[in-house]
Order: sequence, then C-alpha cells, then structure tokens
Amino acid sequence: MDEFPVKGMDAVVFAVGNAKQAAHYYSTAFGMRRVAYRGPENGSPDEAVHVLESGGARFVFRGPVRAGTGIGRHVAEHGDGIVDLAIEVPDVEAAYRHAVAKGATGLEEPHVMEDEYGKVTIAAIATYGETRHSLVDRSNYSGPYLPGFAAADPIVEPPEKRFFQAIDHCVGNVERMDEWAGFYHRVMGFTDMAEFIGDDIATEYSALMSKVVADGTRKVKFPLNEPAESKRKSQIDEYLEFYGGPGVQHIALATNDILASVDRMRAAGVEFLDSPDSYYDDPELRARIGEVRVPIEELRARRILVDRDEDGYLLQIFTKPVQDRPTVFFELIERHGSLGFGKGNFKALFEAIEREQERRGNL
Ligand code: TYF
Ligand code: FE
Repeated sequence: MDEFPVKGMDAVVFAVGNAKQAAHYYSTAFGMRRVAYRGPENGSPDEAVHVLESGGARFVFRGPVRAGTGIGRHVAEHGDGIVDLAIEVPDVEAAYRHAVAKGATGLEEPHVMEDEYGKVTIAAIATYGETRHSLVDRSNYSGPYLPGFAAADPIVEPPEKRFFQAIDHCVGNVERMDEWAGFYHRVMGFTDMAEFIGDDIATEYSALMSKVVADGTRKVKFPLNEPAESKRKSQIDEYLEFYGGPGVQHIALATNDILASVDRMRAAGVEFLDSPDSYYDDPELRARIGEVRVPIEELRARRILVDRDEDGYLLQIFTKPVQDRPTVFFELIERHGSLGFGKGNFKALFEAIEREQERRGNL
C-alpha cells in the first residue's frame, strides 16, 4: 500500500514584492489566466494574493501590502521566490500524521476552511530552506481557489491556446542532496528515479550533483541539486548565495507544443538560454535522437534541446532567471514517451548556464 498517496501538485506559491505586477507578467508572458484574488478588499489586510491558472497548473502570488509582514520579510531576505510547493492529497490528516511521525516538522496542523463553495482541508510541513509543502484536500470544494478567495477576472485576454498545461517537476537547490532525498523517501515514501548526476559527471562539467525523487505514480517529481567541488563556482552556489539559502531553483512546465509556447513567450519578452549551433550539428546527437516530430532546423531556430532514451524523447528549453537575482527560472518540456529530465543535454545546458554566470561575474 502507498504510505503517502498523492493526487498531484496543487499549486506553486510565490512570495513576491508586488503581486499585482507579478500576476500581470505571468498573464502576458506565460499566458496564464487569473482566476481568484484575496486582499485588503476582502479580508486580507496585510497581503494581496493573485491566483493564476494554465490548464492544470496553478501559480499563487503573495505580496505584502504594508510594512512589517512575514511575506515582506521573506522577499527582503530571498527576493521573489517560491515559498510553498503545495501537494494535493486524498487524506490530509493521514498524510500530515505520517509525515510528522517520520520526522517532518509540522508547520500547520490539519484544519478545515469553509465558505459557500464547500470545504478545504489543509496542513503544512517544512522542507528545505524556508520552503514548505502544504497538503491540500479540495475534493469537497467548488470555489476558485481556497475559502476566502473571490473569483477574479483575467488580467488580460488569455491566449486561445495555453502555453503549458501542467507542472512537470519542481527542482530544489540544497546543500546536502542525500539528506533531502532521504527526507522524501522517509516522510513521503518517494523513490529515486533513474536520472542521477553523480561525482563523475559533476567534476567533468556540471559542478553539481542531482537526484530525482518521485511519488509512486510519478505525478509529483522533485529533482534535488547540490553544489559539487569544481574549479569554478557552481551554479548551485551562485543560487544559494543570492537566494540566501536552499530553495526552489526551477519549475518545469509541460506543454504539448513547445515551438508555439517558446515563440509566444519570446515575443512577450521572456529570455531563454542559448545553445550553440554546434549542438544541432553534433553527429552523435543527430544519431542518438533519430526522428522527432519536427525538423531539427525548427528546434535550432528556437534553441530547443532534444533528448532520447529507451522510452521515447523529450524537447526542452530553459528560461534565464525571471527576476533580478540569479535564482528562480523555468523550463518548458514536451514529452514524447521519455520519463527523463534531459540527461543527454546536461553538458550543453550547464555550459549555457555557466556562460550566463560568467556574464554576471559570478563564476
Ligand atoms: O530538472 C532537471 O533535472 C533538468 C536538468 O541546474 C537540470 O532540468 C538540472 C540541474 C540544473 C538545471 C537543469
Ligand atoms: Fe528540469
């Protein structure tokens, strides 16, 4: 029996300096639709919260509306970042009790929230850095987000075709990968997925080690990165320095038309990492990836990366950090069978990240 059943990701919750403007950016640049709001006008005097969706993916932006708030302190310390990777579970009470019994730090005891749309049960446990996992059961709720939130209009007319439809995985940068992998094994019964960047690859070019933990159904996938000893400063060290400790590094968004998504996002001003032409000319890569659904030239024109394994292939591309600090970024991923994370692209990807690191003077 699954000791910690999960239904999937419930939401990615951001703490930002200005939730109104963040909601605008994710509406115009990520094609998201605002669906709910809570702020001083409806019972939240200290915080404005905008809730946006794209298919099954939900982003929540929390910002301070006055001095001296907890969310304001978080932003002052970390910059804009992710405070909560909320997980939808069938039984919050059981999940919370299990987690705490296995050593997780409880942050919020299970409690029921209610309004005219029904009931939500919610609890929260701590994970790496100042990040938390809310555990949410919304199976008896029909409102736009949580009790207390009002339905809200989209900020701009949403695109006809969404840019992404789900959260594929959420990556954490930590100081000790094995410790946190152990936490997810013990507390949530997650298991390791095949993809692993060990010492060998780390010293050769990546300056990081990485391991992926996931629930039994593979709906919730959490890669964990740790800086590795190398000649130059690891991209993970850069993150830890500028974020002020461990936290969420990137969120991968699943799309079924990565070409269209990249085109729309670039047109809206989102910056993506550049891969060199040599990547697309590499005969080894060409041989390995075989046929994909579009000509390689279409991928080259957009700097989309491709990787294939025994189960199929995937297309992926990474944004540059989306705030002034070199911290949180996004990945777009289009999967065709492959359950991997783009192992074959690690070299090209990490070299691109290091070029950016060098440009910032942090290498
Ligand atoms: O999530 C992953 O594992 C891939 C690869 O700093 C990756 O997206 C790993 C580490 C990193 C950036 C991307
Ligand atoms: Fe990723």
